[in-house]
Amino acid sequence: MMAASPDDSLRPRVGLIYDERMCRHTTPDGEAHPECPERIRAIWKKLESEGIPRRCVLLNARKVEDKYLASVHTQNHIELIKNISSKEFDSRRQKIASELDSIYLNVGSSEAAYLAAGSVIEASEKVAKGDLNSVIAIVRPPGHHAESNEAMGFCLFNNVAIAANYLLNEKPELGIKKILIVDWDVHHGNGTQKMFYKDPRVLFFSVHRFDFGDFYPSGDDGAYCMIGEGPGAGYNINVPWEHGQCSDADYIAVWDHVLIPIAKEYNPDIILVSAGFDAAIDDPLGGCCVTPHGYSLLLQKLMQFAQGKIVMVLEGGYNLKSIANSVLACAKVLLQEESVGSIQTATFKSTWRVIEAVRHELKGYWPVLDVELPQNLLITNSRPCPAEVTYSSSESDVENDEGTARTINFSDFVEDDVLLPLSKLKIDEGNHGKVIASDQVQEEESLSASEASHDAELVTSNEIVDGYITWRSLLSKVEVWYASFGSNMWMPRFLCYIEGGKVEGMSAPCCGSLDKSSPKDVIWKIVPHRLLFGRSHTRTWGAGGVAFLDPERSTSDKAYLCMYRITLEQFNDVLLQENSLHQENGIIKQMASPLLDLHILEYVAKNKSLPLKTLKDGWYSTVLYLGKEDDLPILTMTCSASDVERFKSGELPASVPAKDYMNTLVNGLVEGKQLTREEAVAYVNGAATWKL
Ligand code: Q9C
Ligand code: ZN
Repeated sequence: MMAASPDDSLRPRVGLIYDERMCRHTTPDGEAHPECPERIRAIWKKLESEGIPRRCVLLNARKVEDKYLASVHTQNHIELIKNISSKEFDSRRQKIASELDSIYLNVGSSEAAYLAAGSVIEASEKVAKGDLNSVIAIVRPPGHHAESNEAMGFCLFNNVAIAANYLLNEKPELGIKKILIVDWDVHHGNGTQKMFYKDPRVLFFSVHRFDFGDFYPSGDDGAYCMIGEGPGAGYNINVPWEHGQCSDADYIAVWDHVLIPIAKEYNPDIILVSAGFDAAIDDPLGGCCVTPHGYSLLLQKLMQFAQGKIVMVLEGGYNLKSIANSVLACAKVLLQEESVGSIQTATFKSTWRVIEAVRHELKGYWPVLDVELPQNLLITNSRPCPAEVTYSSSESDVENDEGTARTINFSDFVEDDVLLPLSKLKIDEGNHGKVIASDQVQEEESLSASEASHDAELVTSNEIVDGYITWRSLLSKVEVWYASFGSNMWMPRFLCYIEGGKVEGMSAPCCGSLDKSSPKDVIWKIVPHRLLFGRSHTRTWGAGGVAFLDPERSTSDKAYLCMYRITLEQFNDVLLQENSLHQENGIIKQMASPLLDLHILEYVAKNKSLPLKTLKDGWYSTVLYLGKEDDLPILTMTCSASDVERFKSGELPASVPAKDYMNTLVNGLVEGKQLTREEAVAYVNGAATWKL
């Protein structure tokens, strides 16, 4: 009965632009050059072989009109690029090119440059209008180095800057007032930076290899202190790598700790990505090693903004296979097709240094950056050395501070297929101790891609585990039972912590988990612990007590638990929300490091109960381990042991839950088929009026 394919209406509308005429910009003498026509042909061929074009909307390339170039480039420059391919320039063309920095010109250059810029305008307009969700513009020559009066770095017109200006100045009716430009080309986007340096309507973000000013385009323009000027101050963000070999983990760390928090605050109307793929693994110029999956994650993280309005514009990228695979991975993200892969879990120490420097430089403009990057989670006095714990690297000479080296077997918690990705992580001495997945060991040539013989310090596995970059991906592979005994016994209430939102009676919506997938299983269990109701008021439900579980076992008591099988990542998000620590000044906070990671899980399992120092101001600051089910640990959270004592002594008020709160408890018990409505009310009231 359904018309056509029902999926088509749900599928995002993704545009593609490609035009063979942009291949006619070549070196005049046929000399080899990295910025060659095969680049866009290779990308297009790859997309075709994967059936991408027929899942997309194909747009026609078009030539930019001079009047749209004029807001970015000087009349001089426009005339030069327009005429450079004409006959009368035949004799002078070579000389002009040779006087420019990293530029070649031929009879096809003018048309290609006009098509590249016009196509990006076309793409941006379609997305801004809402005709399409996103567009990939497979264009050349690239643009981000081109300055107002200067072609350089293989770039003739600054395609992205031209399109941004077009939206802001020529099409106000489209309502685009704030544009985020994300430049992940391995080179600094000097041209784009200059064009919007004083303009707060464009937030320009560039992450690039800098090498302290030695990497192309050398100089200080790409330094992190270049933050914009006048009204544009704070709206220019540079993340300058100190050296090559940066990988997925480094980029993800920058996204998580710089770009994403700022983008949340900036709230752009559209995102233009200056998507060079020369930071890709095996690129001959970049010397970095971002994987296609890495790029897909970077893009994925941008899709939460601007209602997913993204225009991805090709800049650099010179390994044909790498750029084709990377664009393909990005196309799948925009089409919202599943992507699989794992990232190399290692950041450079220098990456954190750069991130700290950038945050420090910009925190006056972006208050969200004005907090310390949470380092390690503080638990008790002793913390096992993660290098030994996580990676069980046989003969690690890493010293444990406490001299209490321990071997921990994750299979206690994790099933084999889940464990696999973890066990594959090992320290590869030959690669400067960088931690890599053993099935993804880089090939020799990719290592030699870095011409740099720098003494890059790499983060030891110790910091890798504590580092934010890896915790979500690691903990998303570990399952636990979250045992709820309060309002979360009612599934719709619990789902607020996963999916976000609120149920009746709640004063405010939850933000949910970053991983919104439903629990894999739900089961009930009765445990010999006392349920009690303390406090006299909750933010969520108003006046009335709130459920806690006495960590002490007592065979005369029983508490009903509704257990949800979720990932440890999700459990962390629940823990944060239960303790109302997910918001600060109305801004949803990212968790830089997990509240409860694998080491702490191991510790909790051993000690049964653990107060988390990081949660000491929350009501549910103590994590309890209640044994195992299906070989997975059962975890819950409750108040501190001292609070329990104070409830028992009467020092702290115990009180009956509010009506709405009572209803959720009863609904949970009834819908979970544990008790009848009357029994449930009696059970809760009994617990609420319990006296020692
Ligand atoms: N010593 C883009 O990726 N390298 N442009 C010149 C001179 C130029 C890169 C080296 C690299 C330009 C768009
Ligand atoms: Zn580049």
